[in-house]
Amino acid sequence: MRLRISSAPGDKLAAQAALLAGYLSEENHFATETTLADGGDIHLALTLPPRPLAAKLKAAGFADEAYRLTVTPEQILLEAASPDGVARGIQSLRQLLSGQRARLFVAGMVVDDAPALGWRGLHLDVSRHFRDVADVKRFIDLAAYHKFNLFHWHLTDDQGWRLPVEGYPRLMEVAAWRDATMIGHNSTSSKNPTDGIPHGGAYTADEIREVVAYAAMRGVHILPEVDVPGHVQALVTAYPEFGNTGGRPGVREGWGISDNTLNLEPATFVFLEKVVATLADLFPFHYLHFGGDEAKVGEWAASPRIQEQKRELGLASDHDVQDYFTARLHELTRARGRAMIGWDEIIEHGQPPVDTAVMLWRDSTINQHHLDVKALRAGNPLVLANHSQTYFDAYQETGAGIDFEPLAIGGGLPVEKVYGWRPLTDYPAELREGVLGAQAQLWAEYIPTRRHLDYMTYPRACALAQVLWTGDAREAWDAFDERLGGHLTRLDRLGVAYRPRQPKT
Ligand code: TNX
Repeated sequence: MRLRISSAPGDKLAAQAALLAGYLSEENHFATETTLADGGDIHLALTLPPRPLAAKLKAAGFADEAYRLTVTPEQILLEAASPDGVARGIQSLRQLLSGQRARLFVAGMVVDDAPALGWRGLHLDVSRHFRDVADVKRFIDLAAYHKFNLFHWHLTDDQGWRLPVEGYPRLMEVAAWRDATMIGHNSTSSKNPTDGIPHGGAYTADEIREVVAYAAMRGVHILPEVDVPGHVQALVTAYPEFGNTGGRPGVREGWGISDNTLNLEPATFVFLEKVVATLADLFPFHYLHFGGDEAKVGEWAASPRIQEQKRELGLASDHDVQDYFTARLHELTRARGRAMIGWDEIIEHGQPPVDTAVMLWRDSTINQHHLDVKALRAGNPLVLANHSQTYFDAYQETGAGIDFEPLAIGGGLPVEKVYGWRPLTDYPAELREGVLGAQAQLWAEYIPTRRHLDYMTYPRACALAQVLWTGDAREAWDAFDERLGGHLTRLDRLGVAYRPRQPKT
């Protein structure tokens, strides 16, 4: 017998019915047919009244994601106010059906569900270690499985450039490849050998479009990042004319922060305009990310040309050079009908325009200056990427337990700590609406393989998903932990190489 999945008319709904059919076929070995006529065994419909959404989320293109799942003997009815709500309900159903074969069983129930936070993201750094399209799609599908709605694609950095830009072929020929990769931890770098193995890769424009469509089908926005004016060693190796020294530094083989920054020459801004145009063409999401993190001022301070341009432009300090980049990128993105987002450095010394969003990461170091509150008070939308709670490149253990873990950047962020986060409690109620949401970061210096990426991401992403979806009303850790055991069985079925739970002592 074939299962009938019906959907009310609408291109997106029909495609979502096909997506669900695909899951049922792959994961449950169940034959289905999809139809636009009413009355399928599973029916998808946009019949819920939309709930009002915070203005800043709406402006960013987020939709009401509430859904209702009604299971009766006759039918499984999935209702939502938007296709994004349908996308979340599909994943709930996929989880409910996990492991079932031949006969499908879902208990009678009504689920009324909606997220606490709007922006629920997972970030992936594909510069330090390249991940191919299949790996990226899998990362996105697993994110969607946990009801994340945003994938932050960190496309460029010192160690490799992964985005094609028309007219700049050396990005693909030179900046996308490094000759070797450092072995071991960066903190011992002066002694570290390299592996002698070339590493790199890049996406084609068509591949990027394919990934964007894949994510859109799952109700996942993609935020692309091109990191400037620092983190540009790979770029400057391909195009030394964008740098300050005229030299070719070589695509970086080790980790840590490079001295390389962009210069202020017209050709550099012609290039950046082309980058903005490329991103705006490939990615529909409202925000485009232009990094801004860890731009060292040393090269600017040492460059007579930059000092001369500073005088011409009326820039007082070398930090103002960074703010000048922010201002120019703001203009370029706005000219394409988009808005800029950057790491919290963009608001440290200056005040970016109010439509520019800030991604807070230095919560436990520089944030004694309250960059988050500064952003919120000024009306800049804020996304939380707190180092202490969301940097999934950290060890999942603390103390001596680290010795039993694969090499990571530092420690430690156990899953319990992720689960214990209360992202909004630090902010006075009147500022909370300015917080779009939060996301976890998978910086990949020490994450060389797909398996290792699974290990670092899960189960911490399960815990963060719960924090962001359920909010402060969520159950206590012990109750979650118990259910997590069952959920990990689902991840086993999907072949996810998550970090196994440690026996309770
Ligand atoms: C800081 S977070 C960086 C990244 C590194 C990360 C490692 C940020 C905006 N910059 O370049 O990969 O630390 O944890």
